[in-house]
Amino acid sequence: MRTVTSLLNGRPAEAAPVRPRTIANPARLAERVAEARLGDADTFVDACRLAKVAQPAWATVPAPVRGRAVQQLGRLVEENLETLAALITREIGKPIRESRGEVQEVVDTCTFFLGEGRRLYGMTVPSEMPDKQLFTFRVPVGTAAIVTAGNFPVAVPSWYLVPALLCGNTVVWKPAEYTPSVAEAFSQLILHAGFPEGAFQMVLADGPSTFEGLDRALTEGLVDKVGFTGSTDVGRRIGEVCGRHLQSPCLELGGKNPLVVMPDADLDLAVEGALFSGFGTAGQRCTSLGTVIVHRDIRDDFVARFDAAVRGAAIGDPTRDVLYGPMIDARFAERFEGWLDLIRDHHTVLGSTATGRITSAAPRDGFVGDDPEAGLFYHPTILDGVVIDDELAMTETFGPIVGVATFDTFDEAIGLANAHGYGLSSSIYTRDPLLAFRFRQRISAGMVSVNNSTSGAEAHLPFGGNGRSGNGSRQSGVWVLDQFTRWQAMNWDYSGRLQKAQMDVRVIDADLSFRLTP
Ligand code: UN1
Repeated sequence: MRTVTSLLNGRPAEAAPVRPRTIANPARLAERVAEARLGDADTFVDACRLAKVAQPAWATVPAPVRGRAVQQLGRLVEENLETLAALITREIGKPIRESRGEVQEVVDTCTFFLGEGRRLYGMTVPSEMPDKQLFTFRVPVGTAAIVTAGNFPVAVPSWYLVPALLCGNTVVWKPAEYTPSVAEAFSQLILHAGFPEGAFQMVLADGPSTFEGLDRALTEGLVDKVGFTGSTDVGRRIGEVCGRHLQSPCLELGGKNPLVVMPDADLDLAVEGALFSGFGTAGQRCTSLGTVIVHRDIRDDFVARFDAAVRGAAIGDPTRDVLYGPMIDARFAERFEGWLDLIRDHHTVLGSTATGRITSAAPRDGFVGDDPEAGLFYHPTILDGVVIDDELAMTETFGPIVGVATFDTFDEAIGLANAHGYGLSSSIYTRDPLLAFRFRQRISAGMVSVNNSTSGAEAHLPFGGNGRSGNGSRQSGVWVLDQFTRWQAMNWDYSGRLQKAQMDVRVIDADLSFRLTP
């Protein structure tokens, strides 16, 4: 069992008051993975102060050289891929193939941003006056505080940390307190990649301490940008506190992601997509499928095939080839049980031999592994007969549950797909390009898949949502650069005169009374 503490300037923050928390392997609760020694609000503020002090020097390092540190981080992560992936599987029960994919996403992110160090382009812009030139520069924001969830314990953090560092910011990372060993391992890779002391700080703390620390750090002027991935409710509170300091955080919040199946869809493909979208990672992605919205003409056929696919899916030991393993943490399991209470009499329950936790009294046919009760394993649940007035249709349910609703007209499908007010990811299955583009135009989501899963975005497209899913910020690719830099405009007049904009501009005389002879 590892003991993990906050890392301030690369060293364990032993002096800070700590509260221990034991982390169990969710696939085998008897196995203890780590003891997290949680810091408090002071630890958070101290980390921000250290990062703030280190920032100006890091910003003077040329961006291509900062890119070299990012490149080395990518190499280190690649060299340690198997170890890190195994740790993710052990600490949060993610199937090993997905864990490898997650680590690969970190490598991809580094590969993208190492090159961005040699771009980070500004513009040369023509002036309205002679002998004068205009320019734009990207300047780092300062110190970024990054607070992330544990369902993607390295990939999602890397979407913030890597571009933030590349752009010349320093960072304080607050990972989920239930993924301390993965956080510590990833932190060690960052600390060995060549970033200077102080550029990266890692704080382990619970939610209330983090919030208090963040509030104080913002008040003291120690934090210039906040990045947060997590629930809509917490995102709102972070948005409020940042707003008081005239800051706009980068918020990546929940989703109730729809998957629309049109009558012309390839049904087998749609079923495969719904299976992975809904139940991959045990439905614990912010991009996981919420409701399948299927046309009446094909609904019976679709539901029968979807039910068969989910019943036959391999669920169990995440070190083996399974669709999903356990819930990532006891807290997630408890919340999921609460959402099962949203099942109503008009819903038909499909997808497994029971609902709720997989136990010897409520077994799952074909469970992969010896003893389901040793871990936090849950039956997959399909709820057919979902209607727009159901609480379930409006609520993000972070777990292995998918609703099925039926529609007659395209307008109705769009209504169902947007009604909840989230707008993260979405998908349509159709062979008709007209419908695909109409869907893109009318769906509220920031991300649209055509004939593909709602989850599994590639690492270099803009990631983010609208409405209850976020405040419009985008991560990944070149788009995230706007989160971690500010534009600075420069003008340089080398005419030797004071040329006044708008007033000293050469006038173009035109004969506007001129008309063509008909
Ligand atoms: C998340 O659940 O917060 O697009 C992120 C996806 C993954 C990332 C999910 N690449 O499903």
